[in-house]
Amino acid sequence: MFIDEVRIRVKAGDGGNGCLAFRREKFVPRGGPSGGDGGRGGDITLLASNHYNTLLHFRFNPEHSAERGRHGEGSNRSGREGASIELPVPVGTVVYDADSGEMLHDFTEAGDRFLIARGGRGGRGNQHFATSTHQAPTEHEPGHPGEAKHLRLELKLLADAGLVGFPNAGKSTLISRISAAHPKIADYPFTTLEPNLGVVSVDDRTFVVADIPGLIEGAHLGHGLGVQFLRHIERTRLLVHLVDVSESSGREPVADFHVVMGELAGFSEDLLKKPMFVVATKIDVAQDPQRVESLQALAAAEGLPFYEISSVTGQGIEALKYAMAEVVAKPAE
Ligand SMILES: Nc1nc2c(ncn2[C@@H]2O[C@H](COP(=O)(O)OP(=O)(O)OP(=O)(O)O)[C@@H](O)[C@H]2O)c(=O)[nH]1
Ligand SMILES: [Mg+2]
Repeated sequence: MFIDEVRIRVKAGDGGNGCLAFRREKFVPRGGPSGGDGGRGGDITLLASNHYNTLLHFRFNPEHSAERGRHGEGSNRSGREGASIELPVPVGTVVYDADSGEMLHDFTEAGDRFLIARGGRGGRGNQHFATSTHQAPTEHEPGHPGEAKHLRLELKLLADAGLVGFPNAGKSTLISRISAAHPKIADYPFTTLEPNLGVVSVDDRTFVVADIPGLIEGAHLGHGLGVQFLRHIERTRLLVHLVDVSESSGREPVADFHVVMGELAGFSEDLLKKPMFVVATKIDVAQDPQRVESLQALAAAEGLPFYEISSVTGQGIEALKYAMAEVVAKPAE
């Protein structure tokens, strides 16, 4: 469930054909064979890069081919080599042959390179086929085909940003709004029982968001679903703290904020050191501006950025998404 997966097709360049030609020059009767060799086709290499954190860039672009070699020419001229290409993948990507299921490579470090499809050799021109008894050879080879493969790339996702808050605060609704994730959403607490991850793309950047089960007072003592899921956001670079400011919660937003902060601290003080956004949710149904203002004042006092959103009307969603991207996103292509 935490796995990003894409299927792609790679095709290395074919080799160029060898040439059939004879030397024709004034005063050189019956010049020998002079067909040059075809150029090698380009290779396709996968390269592990720290600048990518998802496989999203392949989703819209699943076919990759390298250039073919040029054909050989007369006067013993070899064809030019086809250009090779390098495809970046995030560190942590595992590559499988999609047809056989065989694991081909596991990228564990940035800068790691793996030749995945070798370009075809160029065919030999007829210059190579001459012997003492066979001086006018017409043999010449076609280029060899470049390797073609269907690949399955798999990446275990690590979240860049984590959504925290009370049950029912609107965490799952927000992730369904900003990513392709489809978590269960319902008007009762503890709808989310397992974390959900979603990949968010903003312009040409992407990041991964984790939606985890809600926290209640005493969660670090095991109340509600407990704090065990917080380990999923321990390595994130941003916490987005959602606070329901509508009346339907039946609680005070400021008090909710403190409860959740207390539970985070109960799990690990390190969580509180992470950058945090305070997000007032369900602003479309918030009747009492006082509830929003007091939360905003608290955020200001704590020095935390403050946003108001409605996942129903879409208000504030884009602004929040861009602000999150500023903190955690990496380029997608
Ligand atoms: N009016 C309004 N309702 C919302 C908004 N966001 C979420 N809701 C509703 O609030 C309820 C709870 O939403 P969820 O996204 O399931 O809440 P959650 O924080 O994931 O809850 P748990 O998984 O139980 O922790 C659902 O009925 C949603 O439709 C919003 O912006 N406006
Ligand atoms: Mg949920």
